Amino acid sequence: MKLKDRVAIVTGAAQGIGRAIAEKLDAEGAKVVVADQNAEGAEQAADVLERGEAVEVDVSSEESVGAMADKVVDEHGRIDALVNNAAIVPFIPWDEVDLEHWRKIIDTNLTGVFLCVRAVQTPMREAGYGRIVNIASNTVLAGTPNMAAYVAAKGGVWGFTRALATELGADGVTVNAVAPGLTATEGVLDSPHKEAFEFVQSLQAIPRRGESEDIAPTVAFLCSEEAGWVTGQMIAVDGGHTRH
Ligand code: NAD
Ligand code: 4PL
Repeated sequence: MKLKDRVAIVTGAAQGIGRAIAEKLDAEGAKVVVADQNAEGAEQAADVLERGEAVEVDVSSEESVGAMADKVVDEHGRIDALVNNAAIVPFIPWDEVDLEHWRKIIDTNLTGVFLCVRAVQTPMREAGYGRIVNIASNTVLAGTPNMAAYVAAKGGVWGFTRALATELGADGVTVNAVAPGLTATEGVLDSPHKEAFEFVQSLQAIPRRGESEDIAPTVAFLCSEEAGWVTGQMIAVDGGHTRH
């Protein structure tokens, strides 16, 4: 068990990749905070875990994120790992993106990461230990169409990951990104992205559909103590679709 007695927050964990990450961290022994704006979904996801608890949060709200971090520190005394997974996954041609859409995507997918890291950094630095894993996307490598604001936000997450790694390394906090490829989640299967599986599989080294369970083990490794010499990296977990 890689994460025995560790306290981990996974945002956007009510479904999809976040839920699979929460299940994997739980299986590795962590106490997992299933944090999502979908309170009911978070409760359901936390209920099936050995040591799960649900927290309702909107990662784009400073107040909401602050309350989440305070609650976890009050209850457990520390935060060992943060997985920034919550995001909106849109499908919209770039020239149909209006300013409102652009801001909503940046607020959730990029500013949300900033707010969550800022809320957990004090307990992590005081403990001299922390693991931050940001879920990016291989779209920043592939330049995938119909998600321009999303790709811009995820590119920001990639850059933020490297800069943060530099500033937090001396305090024992590692910061890495995991970049999944197209993955069969509730969000994707309920959107036009689902039409892309056949094409994307033809680009992968491993020609099958990516599942949430394919992403979680790499995240668990980066959340573990033994990954302490890995920081500032982005690992594409995409069946070999992109090879950077
Ligand atoms: P999903 O839409 O199935 O689930 C996203 C979850 O995030 C939902 O439970 C939703 O309620 C929550 N969420 C959204 N906005 C939130 C907010 N403001 N505050 C709190 N929670 C919020 O998504 P998914 O496909 O599982 O994607 C998970 C992560 O993986 C995202 O970061 C996404 O960008 C990334 N990703 C997904 C794919 C893919 O093909 N599915 C590929 C690459 C990267
Ligand atoms: C290759 O992050 O990485 C579609 C939807 N296709 O969200 C993604 C690819 C999508 C992706 C993604």
